[in-house]
Amino acid sequence: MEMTFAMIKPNGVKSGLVGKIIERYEDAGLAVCALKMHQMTSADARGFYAEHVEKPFFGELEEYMTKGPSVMLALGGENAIAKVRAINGATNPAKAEPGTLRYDFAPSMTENVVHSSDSPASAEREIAFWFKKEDTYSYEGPGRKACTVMGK
Ligand code: FUP
Repeated sequence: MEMTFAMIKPNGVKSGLVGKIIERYEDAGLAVCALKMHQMTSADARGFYAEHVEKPFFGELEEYMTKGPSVMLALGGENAIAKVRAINGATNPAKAEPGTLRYDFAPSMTENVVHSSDSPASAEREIAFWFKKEDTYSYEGPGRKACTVMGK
């Protein structure tokens, strides 16, 4: 079992896609292990996207990510990292496969609706960035759903 971090970005929230997006993750056999809504500050954006702060697109990314609330999720299950990235689709929606969230809902590379961790190390860092241990839950449901406690 594996944990990953996923985020429904501000345009996903504003477009009323929170339920639809979480449904896709749950329908893939994943469990919601932690969940919160939070509007990023500039400091949050600089910390969470530390690897991108020096990139030319960071200003636009920061503006977008701070202009409305996002939904932060810790998800658990078999191959959670790869499953969520497959459901989300390519970072650039122009390259996303039909049926992925970004193909269906993302208007641009910046406003690409969702985020998820790309490795076990980034999942651990990203879950701990947004959640304390006591805010993540360990449980197992019918089928393959399973969560383990992670967080700061
Ligand atoms: P992802 O792993 O899919 O979240 O993508 P990255 O970590 O590479 O990028 C994070 C965010 O930066 C993307 F969701 C959108 C933005 N970005 C751009 O706007 N332009 C780029 O060239 C790369 C990323």
